[in-house]
Amino acid sequence: SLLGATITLNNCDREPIHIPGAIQPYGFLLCLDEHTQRIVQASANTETYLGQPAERLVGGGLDQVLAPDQQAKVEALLGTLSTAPKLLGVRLAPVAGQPYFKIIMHRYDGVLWLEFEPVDQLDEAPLDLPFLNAALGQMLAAGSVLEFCQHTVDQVRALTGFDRVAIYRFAADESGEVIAEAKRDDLDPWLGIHYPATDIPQQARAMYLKNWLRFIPDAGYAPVPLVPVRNPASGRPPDMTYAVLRSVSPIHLEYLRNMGSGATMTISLIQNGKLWGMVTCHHLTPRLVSYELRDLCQFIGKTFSALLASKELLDNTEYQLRISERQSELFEHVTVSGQTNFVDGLCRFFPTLQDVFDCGGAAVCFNDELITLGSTPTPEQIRDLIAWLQEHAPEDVFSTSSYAALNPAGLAMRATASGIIAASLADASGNYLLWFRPEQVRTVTWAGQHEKNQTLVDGQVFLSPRQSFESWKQLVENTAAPWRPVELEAAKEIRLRISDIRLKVFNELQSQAR
Ligand code: BLA
Repeated sequence: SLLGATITLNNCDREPIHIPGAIQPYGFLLCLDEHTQRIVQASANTETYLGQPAERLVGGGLDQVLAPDQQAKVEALLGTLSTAPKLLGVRLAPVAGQPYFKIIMHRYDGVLWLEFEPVDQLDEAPLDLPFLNAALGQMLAAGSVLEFCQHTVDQVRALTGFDRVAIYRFAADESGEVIAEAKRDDLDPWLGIHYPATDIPQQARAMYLKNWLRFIPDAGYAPVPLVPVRNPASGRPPDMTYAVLRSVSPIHLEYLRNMGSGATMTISLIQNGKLWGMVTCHHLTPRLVSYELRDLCQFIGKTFSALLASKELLDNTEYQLRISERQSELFEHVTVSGQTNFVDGLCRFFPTLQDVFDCGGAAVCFNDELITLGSTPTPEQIRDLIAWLQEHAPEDVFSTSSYAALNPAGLAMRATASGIIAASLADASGNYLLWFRPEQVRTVTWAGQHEKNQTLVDGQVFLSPRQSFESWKQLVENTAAPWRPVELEAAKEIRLRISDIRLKVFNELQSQAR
């Protein structure tokens, strides 16, 4: 019964997704004891591929499955295995017209893992070197993080043919945003959509750091258990962290159904040992991708990860440069117009106060005169804000990315001013330079109608994807993209220079008067 069970936002983090005791049935699995090399567990679908039930294979050797020459090829590799997978093509006695398989082999948790994926032929998919060469060239040449991401999604889509390939970038709170996308023209764009951190729970993130690619070729599959489910040596299901066939969390499968996804493939993008983002590929219908091609996609993910810091540096340097240039121009305007009306210098010529760094709007409040630029709250709201600042924000430069969290009156202006930087001009109280940033959330539209609120897994109640989204939405509504350190620095510098210029102009006027 669901009664009495508590559902919390982090119960997803406790689902033991590394030991599902089951696989996805696009292949079959044999687990060998690493010492005896006997089969200790097999997936319950061996009959489909081999004509032999799992129960009969368990306890025996590989000779039951492989002809002597094929067995010799496999055994030559067994001793060399680690968590890094080895790939081998084999021909098995034809059953159901499937003679050829690729075996993906690794060693982990006391087990030698042999995962068999059926293939049409044994020839390795030719490595398209010219394609890779051109792709790498484009990635190297990209002049910004966004351009770099766009090339990457274009390449992954060209290689794999998924209906949609997106880059999903994590924020500091582990929620994320789709920042690049390549898709079929008839699909709705996801660009700019934000998703909560709970969509990818902690243990899944930890796993995607170890294993660079997660592949779910048919989100509508029925899980196939291992026979027996528990490993005889450990007494529990074996740890499938590195197994490609690892069965998927039922909650995530519900999520994929909600999204209208028939297949997904996800490539980790890693920076400084942390997940920076993921390339997520979706297909409306089930879709198989060969192991070789998945390997190539991993290679692209690793290349991306290796080059990412250089692209971020380009972005930062360029942004910093733009800010400095615009600041100097702004200071010139202010100096020139300072004699008559220094507010004109801030607001009338390009760049204005609003153009120095990225924001939605800006305002100058000077000696009871209020000038607004871009999209801002109403004059009344700004005056209320200033009254609030005078009472609650003594610092020279105050900033927030969620004003409504500090003052409920902020709720009414969240569309223009969830984020605020306020620089007080020293001499008279009530004089401020203000920058505004809008609320950032663009909410997701779920595919299909899944009104179920709770999901039951092994008798435990878990938060459902939709429920998690609703709770997160309430948390992050009223929140703007965070102010970056370069922007806060710029605001401080503008405040100081403006006071400086005003002082000089004042002194000049004084001396002219004398
Ligand atoms: C896994 N969730 C994932 C994965 C992605 C997302 C990419 C990796 C597996 C895959 O490739 O499908 C989420 N996918 C997204 C997001 C986008 C996308 C945000 O394309 C945006 C564009 N999910 C929930 C809740 C839980 C949950 C509430 O919404 C908690 C119970 C769980 N998500 C969950 C789990 C996994 C997962 C357990 C791991 C699946 C696995 O590898 O077995």
